[in-house]
Amino acid sequence: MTDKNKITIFGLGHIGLPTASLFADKGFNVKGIARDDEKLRLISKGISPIDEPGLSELVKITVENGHFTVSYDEVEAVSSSNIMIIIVPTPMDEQNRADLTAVKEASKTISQGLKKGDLVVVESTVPQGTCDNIVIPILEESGLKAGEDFSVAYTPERAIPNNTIYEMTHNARVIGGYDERSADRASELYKHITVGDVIKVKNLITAETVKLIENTYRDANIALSNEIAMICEELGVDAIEAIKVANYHPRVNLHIPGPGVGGHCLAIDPYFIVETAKGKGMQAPLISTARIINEGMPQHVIKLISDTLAEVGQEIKGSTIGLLGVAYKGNVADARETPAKDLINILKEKGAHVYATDPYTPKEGIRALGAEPVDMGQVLNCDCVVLVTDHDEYRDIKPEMVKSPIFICTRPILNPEDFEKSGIIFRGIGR
Ligand code: SAJ
Repeated sequence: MTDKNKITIFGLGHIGLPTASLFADKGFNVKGIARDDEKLRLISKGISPIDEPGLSELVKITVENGHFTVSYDEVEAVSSSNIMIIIVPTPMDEQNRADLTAVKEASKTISQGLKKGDLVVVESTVPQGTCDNIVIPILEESGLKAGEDFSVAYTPERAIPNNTIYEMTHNARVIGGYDERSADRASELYKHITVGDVIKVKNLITAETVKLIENTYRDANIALSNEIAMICEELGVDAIEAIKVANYHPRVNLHIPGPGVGGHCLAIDPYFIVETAKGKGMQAPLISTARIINEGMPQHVIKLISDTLAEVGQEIKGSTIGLLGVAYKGNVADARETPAKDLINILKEKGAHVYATDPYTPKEGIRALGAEPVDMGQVLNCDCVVLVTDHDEYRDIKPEMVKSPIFICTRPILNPEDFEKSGIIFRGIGR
């Protein structure tokens, strides 16, 4: 490792922080930039503000050995580095379009300290064409020319929350470069932190497309599964059994139906393809419909709740509803874009008293979603229990623990018959 290998990373979130500490752990001198002073303060003390297996140790070691520092002077950090990596958030705006403000700001800062020979890598998820049409023109405001004076590559982050470090160091890396040299330089760089294959694709836009395809495939697959599940409910067919058995076919891999698709990736990235398609005068109807189906799932759960309450002569108004889990998926604390949010809002609009528990999401997080945080015993005592998140802890729930007459299970992690035998009205998505 030469002294030339100094990296500045823009964004110290769920992907930026592990990336920064992995490079630092391999001996690179890494400077981290974030727009959150509290986060910078914690990291500078060697404390990870993000809960992710293995991350706390990595941050502690690399901060203590001096390879990972945080920087408050962004242009200085760029001027004293030769590799810049952009891993900032790209949220969605009100019109379902990518908000590229943070990517543009990072690019602008880099342009102010960019030097000949530097490598700029983008990892943030972006609509197709963003590197070519937005990032590079901003970088070239430096007076330097991409390809001639500096290199640009796009390599999407693809690690799954709760297994980020493992996946970052083992998954295949997809790399697209502005030119051959850019792709080669980025490939060499990422080989330091992954034992997985490093796959070079034709160009920047191909790599951007690969990322969007992956999450869009998963979203559309889940939408298909959700649609089949809702049809099966009407037919009295156990969709979970049917899907499981269909998946024995060697060319079928249907995902699991659920209360909706949350998180910061699947619920957003398909819109980036739709946005690009619209720019070309196309509609992308399949991708858009998948989003409509998945976004409609909380409403379907509400229907299950209201139909089941009606069976015991109750209605949502005035009932106590207890949610098991608010996180967007099992075994994580993250509640971004969680289907629990829509569920809570609709239930409250309809006049229910909504309580929730979650072994991972803190009480403030539950409160921020609009539900009253309580313990699991209290949730299981409500007029209606709704299992929203497939946390492992909930797989052990036994009928005798449930004091409520109704159990709505939106994830197929419990056996309906066990509950029905105990006289509990058990309904699930697709069953
Ligand atoms: N879900 C279902 N049914 C399933 C699988 C998931 O309803 O069969 C739901 C989950 O409950 C959750 C949502 O979908 O609400 C998304 O969960 P996820 O586990 O599919 O994915 P994420 O959002 O945690 O991470 C995804 C991953 N992408 C793919 O697997 C293609 C990850 O590898 C990416 O790095 C990440 O998006 C990202 O950052 O883009």
